[in-house]
Amino acid sequence: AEPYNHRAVEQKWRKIWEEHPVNVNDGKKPKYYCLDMFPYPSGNGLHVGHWRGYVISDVWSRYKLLHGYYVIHPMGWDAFGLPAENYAIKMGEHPSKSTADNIANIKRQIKEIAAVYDWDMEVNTTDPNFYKWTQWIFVQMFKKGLAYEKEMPINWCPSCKTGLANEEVVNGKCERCGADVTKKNLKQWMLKITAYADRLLADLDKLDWPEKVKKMQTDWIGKSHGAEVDFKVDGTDKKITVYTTRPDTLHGCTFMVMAPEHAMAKDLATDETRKAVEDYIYETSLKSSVDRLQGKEKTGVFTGSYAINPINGKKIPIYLANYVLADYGTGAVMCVPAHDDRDFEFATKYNIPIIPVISKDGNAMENMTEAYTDASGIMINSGDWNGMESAVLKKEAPMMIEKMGIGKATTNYKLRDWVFSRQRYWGEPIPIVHCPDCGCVPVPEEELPLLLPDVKSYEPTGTGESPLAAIDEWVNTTCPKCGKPAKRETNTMPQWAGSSWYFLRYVDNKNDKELVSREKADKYLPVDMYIGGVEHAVLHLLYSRFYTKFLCDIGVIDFDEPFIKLFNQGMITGKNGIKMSKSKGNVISPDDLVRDYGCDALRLYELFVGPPELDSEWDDRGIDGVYRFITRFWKLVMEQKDAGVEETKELVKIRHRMVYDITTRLESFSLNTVISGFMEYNNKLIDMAKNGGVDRETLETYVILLAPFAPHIAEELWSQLGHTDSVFHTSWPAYDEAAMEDDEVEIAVQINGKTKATVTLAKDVAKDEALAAGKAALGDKLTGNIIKEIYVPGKIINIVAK
Ligand code: ANZ
Ligand code: ZN
Repeated sequence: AEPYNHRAVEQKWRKIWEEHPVNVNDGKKPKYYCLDMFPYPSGNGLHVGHWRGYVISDVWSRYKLLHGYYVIHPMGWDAFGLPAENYAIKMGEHPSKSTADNIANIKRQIKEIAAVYDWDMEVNTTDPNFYKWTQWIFVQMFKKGLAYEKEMPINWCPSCKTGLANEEVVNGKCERCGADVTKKNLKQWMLKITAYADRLLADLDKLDWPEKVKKMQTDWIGKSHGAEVDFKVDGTDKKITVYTTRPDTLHGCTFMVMAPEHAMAKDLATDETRKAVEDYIYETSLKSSVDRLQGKEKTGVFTGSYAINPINGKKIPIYLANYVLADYGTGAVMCVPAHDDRDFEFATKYNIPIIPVISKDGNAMENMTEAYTDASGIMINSGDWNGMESAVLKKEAPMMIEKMGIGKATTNYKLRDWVFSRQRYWGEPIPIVHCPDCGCVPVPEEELPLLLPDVKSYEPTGTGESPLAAIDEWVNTTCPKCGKPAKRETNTMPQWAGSSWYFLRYVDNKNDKELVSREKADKYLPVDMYIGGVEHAVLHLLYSRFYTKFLCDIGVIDFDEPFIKLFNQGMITGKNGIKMSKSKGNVISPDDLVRDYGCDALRLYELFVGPPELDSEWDDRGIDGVYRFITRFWKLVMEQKDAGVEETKELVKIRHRMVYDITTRLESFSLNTVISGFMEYNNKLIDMAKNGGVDRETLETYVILLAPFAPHIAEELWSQLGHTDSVFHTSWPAYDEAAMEDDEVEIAVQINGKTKATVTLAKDVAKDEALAAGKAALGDKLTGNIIKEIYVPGKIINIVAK
């Protein structure tokens, strides 16, 4: 038989598939939408790590093809934003040129994966026909009051020279470049994602997503219940409101801390403390947020003022402290050192009394060495509340405080509105005109897209203004409402703007009247399966959910969750788990591997390296083993296909077990064990070939199972087996559990209930025959008179003798 030649086979089928796509919409098949997170077209091209997700999604798409679906499996480019712009600056090229070049290169590389992408659906976020709709959505949000301008201190990356959203600050560092994030006071466009906080939280229940990702979103939204409590400032008529989730501990509050940015911070200083307070405020304002939040040491300064604890009238000192966040709750905290770790550390440092109010067992607690943070136990030192269960009180206290008139029950969220302005060039211009008379006026919809003007100097200015601000002829315009001279908004949108809704556009990417027609949206959306890296757990996945809910609310689409099922693949790393990157010099390009081993071998190896949801180390040597497996399978089929072997019970059993194993492993995304399963069954069948041969149906079944994983070789062998239609137009084989079972069983033979021998019998053996075989197996172990002979079919033979 002809030896396997991956180059010839793969080239042949690429050409045929191009002319006769295997995935076609006949208008009758049900749809299945399987989506990849679309790539940033970076200048470095693809490495073997990028392949992983695309191979997984293609395997899943082809598997669905074999179940009779029309599979929507598109690809596009997330091409605006910092990575593309930073790359362009580094290369000294205009971002529009470098982006186009990078897309061309990555597209060529992606085509090597041989996925069933429908390139007619391609989208590119920098295409005016696409970003017209990104701008249109912004205008709709503006009209609904969900896009608004606000001046406030925002996260600022000094290296990228732009403002950032909270979601883009990871452990105090810029998500893009790793620089320490600082604060800058800027006038910003904000999106009111907080208006959707409750729905974003509650609807997580509807989703078939990894629990880990749901938890990350839940924590990010951070809903908590508690109370706002009002404290009078002693000797004045001012009051300070704190937010607490533990109003049950109010009697244990022995001091108060405020964020140095709190509006009242300076007013609380006295003549003696003024200098220290002002110095402290100034010093903390210089600290980056990393130093502030991750700095181990809690620092503070006494303001000189006291507050009155409203539950017991006690005078407590007010401090400014670095561990209070200015923009969470009210920016002021009632401190209960006995029951909060941070407060305990602070109180110990500044010698503030520690009064326990919850006791595990109801007895007094003395000489505490750490805070008791459980909300379980009995209230002590708490006046009328003494003796109550703290868990019960925790729930009831907000209402009780409200009745007492010293505060109110509230709900709080960690989620903040989305800082949406970027002071960078390479993004969608925000379609707003600032008119001295009319204020902010949106660009009329019929004038969209508002094109990003071509500029010579696109580097970030660092002044808090985007490079667009320097283009006078673009900035100066007239007000769409009153016609008077006005100025354009010069900030651009963040990269997330396009990626928050791109999945809607694929199915109607040429529509110039609507973002997506309602008819197509109803027919093809939402996404059934979304595959991508876990790094997007809060950013992109939260923003997309928000956009989808908004577009549902304004009637563009009729569903309010974009991605029904989500799979996060782990990273492929270099040796010792180090992330692949150009700077570390450990990038493995797929191009050489495809040349030497073929696309199919690389696809299989991408899956074989480890459980797809975990990070896996790449080792080039392993691909040899996978290649050997394919060539052996090729040889098996080529030698057996015309041998005219009849099926045997044994072959039928192997076939059904194989279908069962591959199907159940694939359904649970255990893709590495699917590949090892293929190898095991290949070995089994090669054995069978030496001992009587392998029948055609078993060979064909294997070929179909292999097709989603190694499409070229499967298609070629399918045609070698005599089929004229594509293997992808057949259907996924079914298994029959009964056929998987062994038809012989081993049975224990007992005398008076004690096992003395075993016999192997056909499952459906007759009772007499079974008993005869049992007695024969016992031989002369059986003595005395037989009183009773028992046969429990398939299980036991028991001879009762005396
Ligand atoms: C009194 C108290 C007693 C508290 C106790 C905790 C334990 P979560 O659960 O994360 O919402 N807090 C309130 N505003 C804050 C701010 N701006 N910066 C830092 N901490 C702040 O946290 C709510 C709790 O964190 C609140 O409940 C408050 O301290 C503190 F045994 O009030 B607690
Ligand atoms: Zn005007």
